[in-house]
Amino acid sequence: MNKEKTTSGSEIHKQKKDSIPTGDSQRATSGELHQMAGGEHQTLTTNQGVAISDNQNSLRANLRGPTLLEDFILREKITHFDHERIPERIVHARGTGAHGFFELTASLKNYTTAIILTEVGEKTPVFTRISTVAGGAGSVDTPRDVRGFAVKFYTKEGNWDLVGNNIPVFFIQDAIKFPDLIHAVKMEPDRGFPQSASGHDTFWDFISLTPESMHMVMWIMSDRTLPRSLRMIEGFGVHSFRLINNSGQSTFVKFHWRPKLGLQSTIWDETVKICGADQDFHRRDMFEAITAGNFPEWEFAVQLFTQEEADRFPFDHLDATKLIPEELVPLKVIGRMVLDRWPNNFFAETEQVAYCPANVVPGIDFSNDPLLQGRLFSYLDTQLSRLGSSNSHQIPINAPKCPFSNQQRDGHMQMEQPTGRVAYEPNSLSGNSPRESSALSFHSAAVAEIGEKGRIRAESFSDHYSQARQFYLSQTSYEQAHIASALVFELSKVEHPHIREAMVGHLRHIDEDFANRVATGLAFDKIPDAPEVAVPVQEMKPSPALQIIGKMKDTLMGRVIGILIASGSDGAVIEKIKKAATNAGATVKIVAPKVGSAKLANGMLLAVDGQLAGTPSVLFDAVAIILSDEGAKALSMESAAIDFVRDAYGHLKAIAFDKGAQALIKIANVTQDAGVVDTNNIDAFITAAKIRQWDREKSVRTLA
Ligand code: HDD
Repeated sequence: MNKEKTTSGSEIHKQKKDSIPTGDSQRATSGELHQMAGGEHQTLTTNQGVAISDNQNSLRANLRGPTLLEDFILREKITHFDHERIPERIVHARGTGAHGFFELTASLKNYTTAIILTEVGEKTPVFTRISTVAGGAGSVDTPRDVRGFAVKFYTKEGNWDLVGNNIPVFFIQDAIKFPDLIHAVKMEPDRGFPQSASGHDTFWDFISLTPESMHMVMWIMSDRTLPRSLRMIEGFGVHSFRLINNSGQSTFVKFHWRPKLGLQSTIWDETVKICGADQDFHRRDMFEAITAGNFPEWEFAVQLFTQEEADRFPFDHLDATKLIPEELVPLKVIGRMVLDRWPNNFFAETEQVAYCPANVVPGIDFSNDPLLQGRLFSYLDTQLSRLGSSNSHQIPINAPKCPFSNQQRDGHMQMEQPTGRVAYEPNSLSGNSPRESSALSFHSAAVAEIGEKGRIRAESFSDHYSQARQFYLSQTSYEQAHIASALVFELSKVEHPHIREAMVGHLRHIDEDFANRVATGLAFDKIPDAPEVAVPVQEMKPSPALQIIGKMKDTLMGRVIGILIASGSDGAVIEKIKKAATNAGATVKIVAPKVGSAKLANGMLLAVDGQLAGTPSVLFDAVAIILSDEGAKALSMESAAIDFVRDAYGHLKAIAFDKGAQALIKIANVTQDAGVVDTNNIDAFITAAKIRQWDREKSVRTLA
């Protein structure tokens, strides 16, 4: 005891200057750090505003003694920390958000009174969150999964939330099935895996017993669920909504987002490897694009149709498993959205933002889609447990930017201080308290509803295969092969043979050849029986608008080209490729065995963006390999370098190489084709870099 006292008394004070972590010494250290960071600093305080002298040491009874309960600074800090997490979203937990604006370019004033859809040139602030569905908040960015596409428009008439997906249809027709669908796709309850993957028994069991999901299955097995970038996905409001005009007339509407950069996806093997190379691939891409001023942009388009037109569709537009082909009701582009500001704080904005399909503004109304009707309830309800208060609309990211006022009071975390004695309406005691007003307010469409109530479903909801077939037949042969192979992959993960068989049975109604391809991929010796159908499958005209390849843009905008170099590489060639790629809109990154810089043949140092082992070619859209003979020789022994080339080839990317790099190209088993280009022909490389070399695929993998 005495000994310790002596130490703490005199010796420690001597040591302090040599940076023993006591309060005083740390203050000196942190002071220096602050100076290094530059600038004046506020005093660190408790949440009560009391200045803190030492943020490194808790209050102790003596030098090596117990910590005192009295230490309110420690208790406050730890207590706050213990409660930092809020429940993550039950679905769409992993998301990336950004601020921006919506600008109307064509008025819908004949159809709606909503100012946001009638005042051309008006810029409305938005907050957009794009998410995966199945994984938790800390899961990876690139599983095979639907992407949520939620936009909050802070309009002059209140918040309008368009809470959609990157796929225009959904798995189920009625909201009552949603908890089952989600329980089936999420990790299995007894084992706690898989995290964010649909390739497991419970998901396919549910799907195989839910024929209405077959159209959506075609979409999720397509490369739409493997986006290259969140900036390169489409968005859909999915359901039919209504627009209501000045005369109270209503028109049905479907909402679409179309990316300025065009559609672009990865391929399965590539996406699996991206997942290992960069779990935050999509979030990082969005962050880097916005902070570099390359603002993601989408066109906003509508499909408008009347009840009479809807009555003639060969499907029911109230059924969320159906889409309206663009060829049947063309898209009318009416605006654009630009995301131009990264949030200040991830938690405060991206995590706390609360979307709700029931948030509409005057002039917009709901349809009777039973999936939408259930959603109208679910979102506000989920916010109560997620954000913990009926006042979550007061959180800045959720609050309308127009005035809002009513007689709702109190509740957890009330931030407002309403004055006066009146908290009800109508009242005669307050001259200026808020009153209802008919003009400019929200009115529901005046729709007559007749019929008997019951747990029933319209006959028009019973065709589950026609649009699935239309989707499949609308794809290019490359995309069809990817869909069939995705099914083989997913069903190969399923342990129960009867589930695999049931699934292939469904596929027979979509296309016999397709079912056979999947059956062969699963090594079936005979094709399973198809289930009975409620109504015959209809033959629908193929819709090329359903392809990804058809919607890719001939551009390098938003794309990244990786140049693999080593000591002794030719600086002039590197420069030429860099210039051509950046002129075409691409970003260029230099990869080398060591980060920092590499010494080129001319003795100059070139800054390196990524170290080879941590920067595989899956992170790029096309690659160039520029090496000296010695560089190629050294890299020929590096599996990361061989994989760099081999993967770029296997993922159907353009590869440029100079003379020195030939040795590495050879070791990686690359065969010459239109996408493998000598650096003497940089134009050919730039052209090839804009597309995937689809024809190469049959020589690099066996597809179903
Ligand atoms: Fe949902 C979140 C999209 C059907 C219940 N949904 C959520 C998000 C998106 C969608 C993008 C994330 C919003 C964000 O970024 O915070 N959901 C859809 C689409 C659907 C759909 C396009 C079908 C067309 N959802 C759906 C049904 C129900 C829900 C049928 C329930 C009956 N969805 C929820 C939820 C979530 C949610 C549980 C979780 C977190 C949240 O709401 O705020 O209420």
